[in-house]
Amino acid sequence: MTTVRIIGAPTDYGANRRGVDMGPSAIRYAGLADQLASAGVETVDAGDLAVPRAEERDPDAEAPHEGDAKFLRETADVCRRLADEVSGTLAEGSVPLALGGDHSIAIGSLVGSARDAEIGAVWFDAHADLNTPATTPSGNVHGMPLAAALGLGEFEGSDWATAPGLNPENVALVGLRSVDDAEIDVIRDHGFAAYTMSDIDDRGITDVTEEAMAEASAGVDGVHVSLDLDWLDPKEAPGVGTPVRGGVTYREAHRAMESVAETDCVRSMELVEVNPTLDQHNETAELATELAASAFGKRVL
Ligand code: 6HN
Ligand code: MN
Ligand code: MN
Ligand code: MN
Repeated sequence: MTTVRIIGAPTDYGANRRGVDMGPSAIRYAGLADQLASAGVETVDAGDLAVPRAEERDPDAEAPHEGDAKFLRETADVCRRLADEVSGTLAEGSVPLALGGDHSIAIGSLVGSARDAEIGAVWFDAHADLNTPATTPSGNVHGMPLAAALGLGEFEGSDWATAPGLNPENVALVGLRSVDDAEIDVIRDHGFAAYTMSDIDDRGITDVTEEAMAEASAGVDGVHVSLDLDWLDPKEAPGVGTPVRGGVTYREAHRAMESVAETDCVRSMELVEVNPTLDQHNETAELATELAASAFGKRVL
């Protein structure tokens, strides 16, 4: 039986909105453990990493890198500890499920998941999260985690952010609809497998997800699944800080996660960007729990 170990990372350092630090509580309260039980997996809850409040910090205090990136030092601290939790979870034979928090925590998930393995990553997100401190339009690190883990730009050679075991040829992005110009260049230059909402319109979610999972899993030990709830249409998932219209539907999201489960190569996963202060009746958190269950094998019949 698969054991999923839940690790909360209640950060909002990387986002432009407060409140996303309450994500782990909201997701647990929405019934994550019961949902995962109904998927037939055992769960262990490791609790939350200790994360000091942003109000106690200076967003511009000396950061590990030059450039425009808010709370980079704090993000580095959280991600180092999350990476240790993730790699420790894998070492004991369990599957880590990190709960954000904003998407900057993915740096820690990827570094930890890739510590003793070659991995791929599938990024279910409206955004590409491929900015660097030099290209960011916002200064928010939640727009940078994939670039960081790949060691791009100012992140090159970074001891805390770069995941050498993450293979660029095994990166796939699904559901893109808000991509900055510099990110488009990065996608083209590196040849990442990138699927926009139009690709999903044309080909259907099952075909696109199966291809993305195949790209991500070819020749590696496993795949990290990063699920940003703003991947969904804001009508389905209103509780996110950077909503973009025209996202996947409730059904498409479930079907995609079922395809994720079918490939049987998920090494680690995270649910990020749930912001209870922007949500309606905790429905975005609830949706996150349902989608996690589908990704871990829950079926109707
Ligand atoms: N997210 N590309 C924009 C930026 O500020 O870099 C938006 C990032 C959204 C981040 O998906 O977690
Ligand atoms: Mn996003
Ligand atoms: Mn490699
Ligand atoms: Mn994201």
